[in-house]
Amino acid sequence: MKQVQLQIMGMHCAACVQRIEKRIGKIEGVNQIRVNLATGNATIRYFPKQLNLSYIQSRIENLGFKVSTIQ
Ligand code: 9UX
Repeated sequence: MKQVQLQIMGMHCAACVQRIEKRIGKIEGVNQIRVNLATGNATIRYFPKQLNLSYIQSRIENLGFKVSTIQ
């Protein structure tokens, strides 16, 4: 299990957070996702053997948000 942080841009209300947590949390291999509306920070725990981070990133982008990695 790996834990990473992503920066999500373009969220404007709590429904955005709900939508991202629900959709991304359902992906096979994602253990947990917590999104902070105020900071745009997403904490994601996932299984690297099942998927990679860029896949998660693209799935969030497909919901209409911009995503960048935090180093
Ligand atoms: Mo809120 Mo987010 O009205 O895509 S759901 S801005």
